Amino acid sequence: QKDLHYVPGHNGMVHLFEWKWGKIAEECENFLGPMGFGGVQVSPIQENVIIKNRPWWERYQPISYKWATRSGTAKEFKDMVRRCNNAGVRIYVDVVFNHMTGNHKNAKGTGGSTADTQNFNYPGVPYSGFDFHVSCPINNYQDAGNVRNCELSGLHDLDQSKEYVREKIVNFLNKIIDVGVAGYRVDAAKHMWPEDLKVIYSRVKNLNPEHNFPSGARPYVFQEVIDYGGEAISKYEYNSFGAVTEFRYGIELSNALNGKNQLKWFSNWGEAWGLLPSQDAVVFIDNHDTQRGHPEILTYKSSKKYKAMILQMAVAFMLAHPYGTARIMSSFAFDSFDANPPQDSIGNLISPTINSDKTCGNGWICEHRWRQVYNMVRFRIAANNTDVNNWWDNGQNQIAFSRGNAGFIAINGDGHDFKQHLYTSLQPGIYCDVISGNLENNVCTGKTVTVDQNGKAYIEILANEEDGVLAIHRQSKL
Ligand code: LAG
Ligand code: CA
Repeated sequence: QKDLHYVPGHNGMVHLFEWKWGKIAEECENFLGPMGFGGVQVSPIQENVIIKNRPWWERYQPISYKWATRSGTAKEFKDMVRRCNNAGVRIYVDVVFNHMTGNHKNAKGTGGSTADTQNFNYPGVPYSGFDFHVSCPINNYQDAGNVRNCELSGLHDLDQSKEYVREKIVNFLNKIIDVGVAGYRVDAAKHMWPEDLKVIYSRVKNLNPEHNFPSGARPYVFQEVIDYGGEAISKYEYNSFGAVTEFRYGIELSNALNGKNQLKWFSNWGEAWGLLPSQDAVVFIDNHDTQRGHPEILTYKSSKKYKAMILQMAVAFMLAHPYGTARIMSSFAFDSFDANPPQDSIGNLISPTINSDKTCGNGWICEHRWRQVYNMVRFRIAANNTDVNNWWDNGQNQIAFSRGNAGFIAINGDGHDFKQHLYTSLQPGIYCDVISGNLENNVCTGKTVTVDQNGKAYIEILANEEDGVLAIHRQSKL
């Protein structure tokens, strides 16, 4: 269950946080497919409780497994999956089955379901008190039983060891597989027992061959397990039967680009750093949680901090490096933790508009539409199945490496100019740097790099340039 089933020639997953199904379908056809993105992580599809002012986090409080949310209806979801698959882009659903809602008076759902939450009654599923763990708060991360059998922030905790609960979850997962999704993100996996999860995943159907999956293909499963070390529960309890979110990845890179470590140390980046085996790891710089509660993590807000956009540098490194399954966070702008996504006066989501330079409007950040990001997705595709070669560094924060003879990247994390003659391993010729510009109709709108007969080139990234990265690859040759 660790194969993403990306369509050949595609790579990179983008989390289109809080996007509507119809808009994701358009994005697959107009942008993600043509740019070669591999897949989309979509927001939860199951019905959630409606919370005053509509914070984004209401979607992590399920009230039934009906497909009815602010992102759209079942029909719209189904149509989106079909259209994205046709565009060569896979869909991965964020599934929430550790818990249902917290306590709410007169709980009402986005699909019309009601619940008596105080009495653990969810007629929309239906679940009753019998299906939940006895209520207790999670307050001791040194105790695996407390973390897995008690309530995460007061959210009523389902008992996945019960046959009836397993059956409801498996039915829900099977229905999303039927319509053609390629896999799912398991929310709060750390708060469930690995042996229960293993049983649940094993009962889920093979992928639907009508959507161009090979027969017998298993869904891609990636599990949300936050493990920074020092707790009772470890990521290694989960990676034998599915992939796992590797939270240390973003912290380490953020620290380095925030000046708390040096980039030269990343020459052996990967398992040697205590990260999961590459094929087991979903990697990302920020996600929808860390961009809200972790000031040390780079987010879109960090881009204004320095002249060089440091989030973009971290994402460029991630996409240039072969380690892990790369996921890009695509955000809406927010000022506070609870802030709702762009919405109208009656709570309907407002979708992004698309500007002529490909960026988004209406309060959406759309990091995946930044030139430095989508061009590095293309770099990752061009460099597929190659290793890191010819590592170079200046002993501090200027680094460079190539990927086989398919790509070459240089990063200037120091406050002074990067000026070096380096071996690129690319074929001789003139290349367009895809960070400072685009290659359009054989014209480069950014810097060019000349690779000589020996594969060497003069690489320059001045300290006062907007971008601290230079990247060229076999598809950016003039
Ligand atoms: C996750 N991964 O394991 C999600 O990535 C994360 O966004 C979810 O929390 C969490 N697990 C549970 O699915 C989010 C917010 C929480 C929010 C929760 C439920 O980060 O803050 O809790 O969704 O909506 C909220 C309030 C709490 C309150 C709770 C129950 O913030 O103060 O206790 O609801 O009413
Ligand atoms: Ca639990």
